Amino acid sequence: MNFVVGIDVGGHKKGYHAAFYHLEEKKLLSLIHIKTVAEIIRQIDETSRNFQLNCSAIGIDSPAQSFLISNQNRQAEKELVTAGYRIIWTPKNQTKTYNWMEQGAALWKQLKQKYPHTSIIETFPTAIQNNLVETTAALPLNILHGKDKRKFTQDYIDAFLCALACEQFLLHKSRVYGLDDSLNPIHSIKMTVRKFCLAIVTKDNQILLGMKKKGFGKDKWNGFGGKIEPGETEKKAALRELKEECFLTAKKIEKTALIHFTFTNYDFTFEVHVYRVADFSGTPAESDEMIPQWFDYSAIPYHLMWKDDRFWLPLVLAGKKITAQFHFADEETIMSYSVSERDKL
Ligand code: 8OG
Repeated sequence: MNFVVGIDVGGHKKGYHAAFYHLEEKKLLSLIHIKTVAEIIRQIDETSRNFQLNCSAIGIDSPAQSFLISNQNRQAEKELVTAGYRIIWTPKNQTKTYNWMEQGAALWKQLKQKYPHTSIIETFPTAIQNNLVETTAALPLNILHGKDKRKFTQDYIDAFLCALACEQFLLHKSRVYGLDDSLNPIHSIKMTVRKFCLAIVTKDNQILLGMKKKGFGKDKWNGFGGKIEPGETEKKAALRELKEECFLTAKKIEKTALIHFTFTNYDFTFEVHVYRVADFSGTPAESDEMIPQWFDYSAIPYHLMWKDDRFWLPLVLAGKKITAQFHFADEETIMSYSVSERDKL
């Protein structure tokens, strides 16, 4: 029987928060706030002894190795940024080392030495959070017992998310960022990604939208797009869909957004690669899928479009590059979202 440990690193003042999770019983054994690595090690050993369990993986939130890389480009973090996550600890030309980075690195080193046969992985609670679509787990509310505990609820949750990443890692199901990195990859919870493209055609302050006649998003105005076929590049897919759905050939096409959508009732992420087409040949015409129509920028029918479009489309029309994430409870209800401008995509 096995358990895993998820550890959130908070800095010298805050210390560590750790979640001990029983793999077979899928149950949290304990959530603790600890100040020193020696104490973490004592807790791991005690849990092994008291419950007769083997510690099979430890997941540490990713500052663990950031300390080592101030002036290097780390593939895992680049991939996370591309996927729309904000990596606050490695801004451009970072020279500063935060004490929680040092603390994470020290934790990493000492655990490696102490448990050479245990898998130790880096993980990223924010990425996990976005992939937790139908995961539920009981959070023992006795963590709130005592002074200051409520203040740290977020840290306990992060620690628990790190433990869930360990579980997925052991099942070979983790989502991996930066697999070919010279430094560690970052493991998160896997969610199947389905890739789509979307072409936004514009001309003289007008946008060409299509009324979708069937399938996902039926009766909504949208740009032209669809699934990216296996082996097809995102751009080729956008060119193909534009041609198939409204008979236009793009002459100028540029990537303008990368958007991730999750839905409570689907266990996969929609990854939508959005292209702006500012020059084209041909005349838009109705196809099996779409009825095209031009709209002035000032008269875009947002109320008849996907609910998220009003949050990102104006930025795209203003010439910005963006990444965004939206979580929907159902096709009409946005639960949470974030939109960020980018220098490049
Ligand atoms: O193959 P199909 O036509 O079903 O592909 C779905 C299209 O819809 C594809 O171009 C991606 C696009 N799409 C979503 N979600 C959203 C959304 O929330 N807003 C917009 N504008 N387009 C979306 O799948």
